[in-house]
Parts: sequence; structure tokens; C-alpha cells
Amino acid sequence: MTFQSFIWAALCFMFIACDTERPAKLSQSSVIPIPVSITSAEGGFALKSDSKISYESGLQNEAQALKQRLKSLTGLEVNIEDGASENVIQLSIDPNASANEEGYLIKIDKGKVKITGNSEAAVFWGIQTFCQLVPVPSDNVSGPNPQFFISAGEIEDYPEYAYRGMMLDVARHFFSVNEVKHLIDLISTYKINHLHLHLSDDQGWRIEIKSWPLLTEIGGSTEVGGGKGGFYTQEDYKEIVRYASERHMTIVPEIDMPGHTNSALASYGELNPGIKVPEEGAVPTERTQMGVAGQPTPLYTGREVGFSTLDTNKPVTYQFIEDVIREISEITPGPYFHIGGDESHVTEMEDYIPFIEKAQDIVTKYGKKTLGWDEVAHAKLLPTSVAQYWAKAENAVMAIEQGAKVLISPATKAYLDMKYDSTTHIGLNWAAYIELDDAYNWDPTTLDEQIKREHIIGVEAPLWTETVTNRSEIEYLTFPRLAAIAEVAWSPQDRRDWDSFKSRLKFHGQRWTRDNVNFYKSPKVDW
Ligand code: TNX
Repeated sequence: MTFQSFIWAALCFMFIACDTERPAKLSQSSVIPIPVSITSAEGGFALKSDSKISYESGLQNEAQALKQRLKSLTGLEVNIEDGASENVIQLSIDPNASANEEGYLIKIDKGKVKITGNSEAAVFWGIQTFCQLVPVPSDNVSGPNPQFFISAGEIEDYPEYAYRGMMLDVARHFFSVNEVKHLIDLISTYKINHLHLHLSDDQGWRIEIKSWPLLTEIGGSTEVGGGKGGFYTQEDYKEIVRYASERHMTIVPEIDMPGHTNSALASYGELNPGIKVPEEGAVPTERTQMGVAGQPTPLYTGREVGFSTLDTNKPVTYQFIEDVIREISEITPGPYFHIGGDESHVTEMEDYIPFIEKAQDIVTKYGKKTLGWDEVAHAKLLPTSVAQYWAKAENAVMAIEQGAKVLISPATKAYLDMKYDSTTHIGLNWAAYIELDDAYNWDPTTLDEQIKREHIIGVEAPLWTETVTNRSEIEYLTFPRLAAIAEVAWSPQDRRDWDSFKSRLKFHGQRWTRDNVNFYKSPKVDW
């Protein structure tokens, strides 16, 4: 080799080596849900120990959230400093940032990152995006003076749907305030802004009702499998509401009625209509356990559904649901109260319909909008009510025909308690096996011809917990599928692409690993 060709080869090598080390362009970042638009520019912002955060008034909570998150992601203590103008991440509110209330803009250049939103929530979502641009620490960013390089460019973003939710069933198994807070932290990174808590079911009553104290004393004392259950005091619930609202997340309380009420019937016999004693010689089943009218039922720790009902013909039942709806509404700042209404298989339709209508009136009386599982569409719904489509499109269509809206949670796509495949060690499979691509590859507006974009308030992924007993099991069924559902709910359909999603997910897998999140390593992803 001549000297010249050696130099040439060496230069080429250096060029290639540098090139492979050059950070990816902003448009190639791994943000989930994928933003509406990303444009790349040359250069970028180096986040380091002397970087600063500055904020406009009203955004102190967001500035603190950013500081804490950067500390946990990078170890850096980024200080909040008013008026910093170089080497700074600036948070501001500007009504022109987006036409959407939750829309935000991020501009990244050499000395500055600007995160501007239409509202505090919008800035908070912008921060979630920004934090996903910070590289996962590796060898080349450790050492005494680590720098985290973020490529330059602009991101413009806003959600497709205003309601992006997850549901946690705390009735089948009870989860502590801290477990719920941990989940709130994990899901708010994906811009989920509603957490629906399924607070009562046959197996447990999980929220203190001061005027009916036995609900928690008796009804809260067990769970599926016979464990000790538990409940939230009203102070606990307020703390969950407060913690969620700091993350711009609305709590949606659900008290399931008139079915799924054994824990209430076991606490107060006067609510129990009883059911016919089985024919002589018939084997008693869960469905016959309601026994004698007016008498408390035994506590129930099995998994069957659909055997219980409140006595819809007694005035005391309406006093009961009014007290419950009032006490919970008083400590719920969000607009919705969820009345359940699903699988009331032992309530006659002629009793079910007036019951739902009365419950809806009581919810309205206490200033809330009614949410209910899709069966509630058999009743006359108010235009402010929302039917949650989980099982039957025809019910959702009935709700739409009455002028109500729908929340989309099809069990075959969005149920986080469905197993991934036949080998999944927890979960159920009555609706489907839901692999990651099944959770991703669907569009809420094409499930049924008659359910159109304008009828849909959003998407929610429910986690029922018959088989789920702890934080690690919650994580395993939730991730990565919740990331897929979050993208269904936030990103415009024309930006969504399975191949892109699965390659972006790799970065999130590294984060979950680092944060000890027990996620499912789907074979569909090259982790
Ligand atoms: C059906 S989904 C139910 C729940 C169960 C769930 C298990 C719905 C409205 N009702 O009671 O927990 O299936 O997947």
C-alpha cells in the first residue's frame, strides 16, 4: 500500500467510524406515541450537569417533574433557574402553540430546548416526549462529566383522542396506594390521561363509604382466592386523585351496579333480592348463592361473573346508590362517574332499564357524567353519557343513536388481562390471545361502520385482575401492550406503522429493563 492510499484508507475509516457514532436524526427517535410531525436539523443540544431548566409562571409543577425525571434518567442534577437563556430547557405556555388543548411544540437547537404548550397538560406531554429523546445511559455517556446528546429539530404534536385511558380492577385483587401511584407514573410517560378504577365487584368493595361502613368492613375483607383484600379510605382515594392530577391524569371511579355486587350484598342484606332456590337435587352453583331475600350473602372469592344483583325494586337500594354516588362524587374532581352496568345476567331487563336510568339521574344530580359498559345502551341515555364498548358493537351503536358518545375498549384488542399466547402464565383468554401486534394493528374508527370518529371520545385499555396479584404481574400484562394502545389513542392513523413501532419499542425495552419493569418480551420485537 502506498503512503497516499494508506492515508486515504485511514480517512475513509475515520469518516465511517465518526458517522456510525453520530447520533440519529431527531426524526429517527423512538418516541411513543409517535408525534404528529418531526423535522430534523443539524447539530443538537448537549444535556449536561450545568444545563438549566427555566419556566413561566404556572409551570412550576412541570419544571419539578422534568427535573426529577432527568435526575432518574441520567443522574444529572439539572437546576431550575429563572431567566437562564443559554444551555437551557425552557418551558412556556402559549395559546398559539397548537389548536389542540393538549398540543405542544418542541424546538431543539444547540444552546436551547423550548417546550411550549397550549396548557399545563400540554407542556407536561411535551416533557414526556423530550424525556424519550434523552439517550439511555451507556458507557460513552458515563464518567465524571457525562453529556446526553439530543439531535436538533422540531416536534409538533397533539392527540387524536382527548380520552386516553387505562382501567385497573382493584376489586378482584386489591392494590395499595403505592402500587397505583407506580402504575400512574409508568403510564403517564405514554400520555395516558385517564385512570379508571374498578372499585367494587362481587369479590370486594374497595372504597370507604362513610354512610355505609360495612361495605369496607365486610365487603372489603377478601378478594379472589380468599386473600385479605383491603380498601382505600377516602383520604387514600384523595391522595390517588391528587397524585394523578399532578400528572394531568383524571381518575374515573367505577361502582359496578346492579350486577357484580355480591360484596355489597354480603355487607347489607337489605339490598339482596335473593333468588329462587335451585330445583331439588340440582347442584348449587355461584348463581344460587344469593339465597334468601333481605339476608346477607356469603362473601365470594371465586372468578365467575354475572350471578349477583341489587334489589332494583326496593327504595333502600336507591338510597344506597345515591349515598355511594354522592360520597365518591364529592371527592372526585373529574367529570365522570362510571356505573358499570355490565353482565347483570340475573337482573330482568324490565328491572335493569329503569335502574340504569335512575342511576344516571343520580350521577347527573351530583354533577357528573355517566359512563357505563356498553349494555347500558339498553336504557335511555342522556347525550352527556358515554357507553364503553367492550363486547357488543350493536350496543355501542344503540348508544350513538341516542346521541351519546362511546369509549372504545374492545376486549379482543384492548383487554390487558388477555394472555399474549397460550403459554402466558397469567391472564385469561375468553376474548382472544392478544399479541403485541394485535394490540397495535387496529383502528377505533373501523371496528364498525356505524361507529365513526365523531362518536368516539377515546380509547381505554382495561386490566381485570382475577389472575393478577402484584405489581410485577400488573407490569407484565400492561407492558408493552399499553404502549401500543397509547399510540392507537394519541397518534394520527396515517403516522402509525407496525414496523416503525416495533423498532421504536426497543428503546423502551431498555428503559423498562433499567427501571426494573417486568415487561413481556414479545417475540415479535427484536429487543
Ligand atoms: C368481563 S369486561 C367483565 C369483567 C371480567 C372480565 C375478564 C366487563 C365489562 N366485564 O367482569 O373481569 O370480563 O376479562
